[in-house]
Amino acid sequence: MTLEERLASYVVEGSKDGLIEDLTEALKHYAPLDIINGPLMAGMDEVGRLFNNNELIVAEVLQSAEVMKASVAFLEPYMEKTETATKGKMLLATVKGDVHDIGKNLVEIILSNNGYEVVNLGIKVPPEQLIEAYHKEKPDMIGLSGLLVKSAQQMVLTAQDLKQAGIDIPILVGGAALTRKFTNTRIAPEYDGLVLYAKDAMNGLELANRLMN
Ligand code: B1M
Repeated sequence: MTLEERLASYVVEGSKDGLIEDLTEALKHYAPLDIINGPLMAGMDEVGRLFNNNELIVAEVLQSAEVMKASVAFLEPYMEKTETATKGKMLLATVKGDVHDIGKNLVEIILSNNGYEVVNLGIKVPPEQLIEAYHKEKPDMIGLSGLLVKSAQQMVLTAQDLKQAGIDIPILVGGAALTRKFTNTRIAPEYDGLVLYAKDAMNGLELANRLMN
């Protein structure tokens, strides 16, 4: 197996044996984020495919998630950091009913490495908690992540509740449950502020930069 294939297979197999050695080797050839977006994401996509075909059970997918999280934690110190003053503050959450947090946590890492203060509220975050945190933290933007089809609908409800609470700061949304079309036609009309869709964490950073400039 090539190095890239081995990296994907750690995620698919949910195994950490040899992982750190191979990640260390990969760092000689690739930037940390390219390792995540390349072979590790390819492994996760395969896990999703196998799970969909009932060839993996939830417990096995959890092990794969653990490998992905361990890889991201190992690679994080090698990611580029800007030493600028705070560019802005983001409240970040996976929406109510959804436990998927790997993508959200990647957004936190990328943004905080690039000058943003990120208040990560965690998973299954109901609108009430976001509204309370908004008043406490006074963020410049809100980031919402969701991977389940029902989470896309939950984002519409969240946008409605934020609007009702008089909040109109930009919302950045992302996660496999969403598309730009859904964002524009279903979420944006329910909110008074800007709603921007990010296809991945780097795109999230680009959009945040555009908002703050
Ligand atoms: Co679940 N799961 N899962 N799962 N899981 C999916 C999402 C699924 C597509 C798998 C499948 O069937 N093929 C499917 C959803 C089906 C649907 O709704 N249409 C699914 C299901 C069904 C479920 C359960 C219901 C299973 C069950 O219990 N029967 C259950 C849901 C529980 C719940 O949420 N209430 C469940 C549970 C789990 C685990 C706990 C086992 C585990 C999550 C562990 C964790 O996150 N701590 C898990 C996993 C790992 C997956 C897959 C395999 C991988 C997700 C992942 O971490 N990807 C996933 C299949 C897949 O996506 N291929 C699947 C890697 C991560 C980096 O990508 O989060 O997409 P992602 O983030 C990307 C972009 O989306 C974007 O940036 C990142 C890249 O840079 N992004 C943002 C994300 N958030 C962003 C926010 C932004 C900007 C960009 O700004 C704010």
